[in-house]
Amino acid sequence: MARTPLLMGNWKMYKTVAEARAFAEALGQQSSALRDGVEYAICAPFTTLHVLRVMLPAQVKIGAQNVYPEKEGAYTGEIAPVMLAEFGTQYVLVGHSERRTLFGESDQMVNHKVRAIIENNMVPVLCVGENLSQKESGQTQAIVSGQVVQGLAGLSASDVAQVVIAYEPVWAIGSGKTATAQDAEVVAKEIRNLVAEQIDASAASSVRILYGGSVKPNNIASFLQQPNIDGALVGGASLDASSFADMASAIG
Ligand code: G2H
Repeated sequence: MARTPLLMGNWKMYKTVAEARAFAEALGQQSSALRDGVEYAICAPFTTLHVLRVMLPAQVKIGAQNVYPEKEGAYTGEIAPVMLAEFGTQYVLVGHSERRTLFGESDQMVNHKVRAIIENNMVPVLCVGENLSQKESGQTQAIVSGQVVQGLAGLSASDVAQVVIAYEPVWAIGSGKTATAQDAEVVAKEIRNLVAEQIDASAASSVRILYGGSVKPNNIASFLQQPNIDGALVGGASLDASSFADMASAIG
């Protein structure tokens, strides 16, 4: 089945409102790089989501980088799914390696967030990936499979079909090192096969799988050419509007 390619930025903890506004204006001036038939999104700090929704070119959707999976309550400092959905957030990152490592986010919490995001009609972007020692000891498939199965636990096949899974080898994040497109394709194919075996063949053919980890304008096309890779989750190279437009052009 044809899956819509997705170019998604992850700004992490970068950009003030003023800087986000400047990005949106600059990308607006380069919007001819944005193509029909491709989806674009920026996952930005909470404080910049409003200005981005108002000012980004209409083809570029907004995403959040985190959420707390309760409806409301005494959770000081947290943001509920309904608060994100209310003003047009379409995607929410879940289980990024920085959250798993720095903030102790467990697979159980990741699953709780995935289900809460779906219940609020947004799309979870489930991030999975092995670290360097796991890669070197041959555990990539076991680690990634475990994160996928636990992250998607309890979802219906139709829900899984809407999910985005981002394969981001931890050793490639912000390091300048990338997996080869061929190696990333091997893991993406394993993820798709796993979804088919454990959940549903139709969901497996619909679920979108992104590659992330030091993606740049000069390497993005090689990943998108792989049959099981449907897009990219891009950190550093998504912070500059010209770089974002160059990546859009490279895959367009
Ligand atoms: C991985 C990626 C975005 P970068 O964290 O999620 O960041 O492209 O900077 O490696």
